Amino acid sequence: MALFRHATFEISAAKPSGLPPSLGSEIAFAGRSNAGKSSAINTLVGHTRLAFVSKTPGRTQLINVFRMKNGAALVDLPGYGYAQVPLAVRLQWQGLLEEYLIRRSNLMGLVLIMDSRRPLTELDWKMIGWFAPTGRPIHCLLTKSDKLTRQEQSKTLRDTRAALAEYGPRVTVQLFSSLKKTGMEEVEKIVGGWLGIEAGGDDASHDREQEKPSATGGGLAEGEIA
Ligand SMILES: Nc1nc2c(ncn2[C@@H]2O[C@H](COP(=O)(O)OP(=O)(O)O)[C@@H](O)[C@H]2O)c(=O)[nH]1
Ligand SMILES: [Mg+2]
Repeated sequence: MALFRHATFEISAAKPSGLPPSLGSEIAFAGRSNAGKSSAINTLVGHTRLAFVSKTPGRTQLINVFRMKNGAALVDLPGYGYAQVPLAVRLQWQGLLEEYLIRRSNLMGLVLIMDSRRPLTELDWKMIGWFAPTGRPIHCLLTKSDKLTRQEQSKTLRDTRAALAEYGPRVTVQLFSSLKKTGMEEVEKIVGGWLGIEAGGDDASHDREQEKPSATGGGLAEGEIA
C-alpha cells in the first residue's frame, strides 16, 4: 500500500543527459502540462508540495528525481504540450523525452498522466508510440476523475482502454483523483509489479519493504523532506 509513500527528493536535472547514469530502477511519470501530474505525485508520495503544483503550467522544465523507500527512483518528467513555450523549445524537449524513453535501460515503466476529461491527446499518443516498442509497460492514470459523473468515468475508462487495446496487456488504464485520493492502491499494485514487489493482500507488507538495491549506493539522506 505504501509503495510511493515518503519518497524523498534526490536531484534535479535540466536534461535527461544530466541524470546520473545509474539511479537504480526508474519509474517515469509523464503527462501533458496541467494534466495533474504534480498533484498525482504529491498524493502518492503523501506530501502536499513535494512535486510542486504549479499554477503556471509548463514553467518547470526540469526533471525531478525522487527516491522511493524501496530504492527505486521516481522520475518526474517535464509536462509537455504547453502552448506558451516556444515551438523550438517544445520540439527540443520532445526529442529529449523520446531519447530518454527509448534509451534508458534502467527505466522499468512509464506512468502516463492524462486528464480524464480529455485523454489521449496527440502528444500522449506520441509518448506511447515511443515507449511501447521498448516492450516495457505503460500505466495510464485518468486523473481528476472527481470532475466526472460515475457514468462519464466508466465511459472514459472504457473508451481509453478500447483505444489502447492494440497494445495488449502491457498498457493499462485506471481512474485516479488526487482531490479524492482515489485509485492509489491500483497504481501501487501495478508499479509494484514492475519492480517485482508483491502486492499481496496484506497492505502492511509494503511498509516492511526495507531493502533497497545497492546499485548507486543510495543517497537518501540528501534532500530528505520532513
Ligand atoms: N479536481 C481535481 N483537480 C485536480 C486534480 N489533480 C490536479 N488538479 C488541478 O489541476 C491543475 C493542474 O494540476 P498539476 O498537478 O499542477 O498539473 P501538472 O501540470 O500536470 O503537474 C491544478 O489546478 C490542480 O489543482 C484532481 O484529481 N482533481
Ligand atoms: Mg507539474
